[in-house]
Amino acid sequence: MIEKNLNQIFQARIDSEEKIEARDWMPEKYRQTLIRQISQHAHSEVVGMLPEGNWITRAPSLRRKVALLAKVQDEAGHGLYLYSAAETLGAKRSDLIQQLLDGTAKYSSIFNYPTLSWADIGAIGWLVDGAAIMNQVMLCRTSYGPYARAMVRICKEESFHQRQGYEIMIALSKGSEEQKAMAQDALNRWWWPSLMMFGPNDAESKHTAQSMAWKIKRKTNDELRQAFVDATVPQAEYLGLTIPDADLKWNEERGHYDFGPIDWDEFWQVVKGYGQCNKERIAARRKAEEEGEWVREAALAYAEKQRIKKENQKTKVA
Ligand code: BYC
Repeated sequence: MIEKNLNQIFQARIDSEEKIEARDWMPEKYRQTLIRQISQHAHSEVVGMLPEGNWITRAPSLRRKVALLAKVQDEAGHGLYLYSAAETLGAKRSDLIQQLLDGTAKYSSIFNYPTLSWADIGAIGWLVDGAAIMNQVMLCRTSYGPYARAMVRICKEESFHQRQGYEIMIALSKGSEEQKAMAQDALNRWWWPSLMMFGPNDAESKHTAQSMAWKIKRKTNDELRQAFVDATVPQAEYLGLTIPDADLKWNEERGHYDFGPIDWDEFWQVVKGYGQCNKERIAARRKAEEEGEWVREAALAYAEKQRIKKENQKTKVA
């Protein structure tokens, strides 16, 4: 009875657009849904550094290298804000990271594809960050306060990422025939995986209905995917590149682009760990965790030393 009332009060707060804060009562399933989504998002940011990190040493100019370095560092920062937001819900960061390392936590399917050429860095910024922004702008208005506030800053940085990618695509597509071919090849390989980032179709999405009712999500997977296609097609036209979809065409009646079917078998294979780079990505994260162990130990030892020093000073004063 009490639980039922609490649930009703909680839903009324959500319906009147109040933010839920860390110390507020919340249904356990709301808490768990947020921990799942925020931690998957944090893992995606951290694993998302790997495909692009692959090109830092080979960026074609100093300016490109500086921009790419800044972008990859931003992604590390996004991971940290998001792990902190998950911690406000009572999750332990070390547990979440362990789940990533032992392969039980999900992270975005998109980061299991290889970056074969410099044009892939352009395509990732343009398409992957473009898709990420489309999804994440709505998360600035998500019902959980600490997540919403983290997303405001993340979105500002994501829009710089999208621009740096699109600028690379402009340079390549207006360059030599060979450069234009590189840009087209990158678009061909990244287009469909980018559409998959939004998750399964609404009819197959097990979490969407509840997450919309709780205003954790403000738009469904299919609504966001459609908005992304509508925004991106004119950008491809400006570049003079062809989106690899024979069914893509403007639908006057709907006021949207129609697009072809997504290969959901490929999506689920990647999500289940059988994509081209899943093993490599997890191995890289495990190596980073092992190699960073001495840093964590040193930081903890230093913090302990400071704590003892402060305590000794206090006893001297007393
Ligand atoms: N990859 O019921 P659904 C970025 C899972 S951008 C892997 O629709 P939900 C970045 C889903 O987790 C990328 N798994 O779920 C960009 C669920 O499995 P579980 C990260 C996926 O949560 C550039 C199952 O499929 N963005 O970080 O309502 C550079 C059923 O799906 C995927 C975010 O995480 C996928 N693509 O909706 C660097 C944004 N799609 O958990 C970094 C926040 C679905 O039941 N997250 N699944 O085992 C969200 O908005 C939502 O979680 C999603 C999925 C729209 C992704």
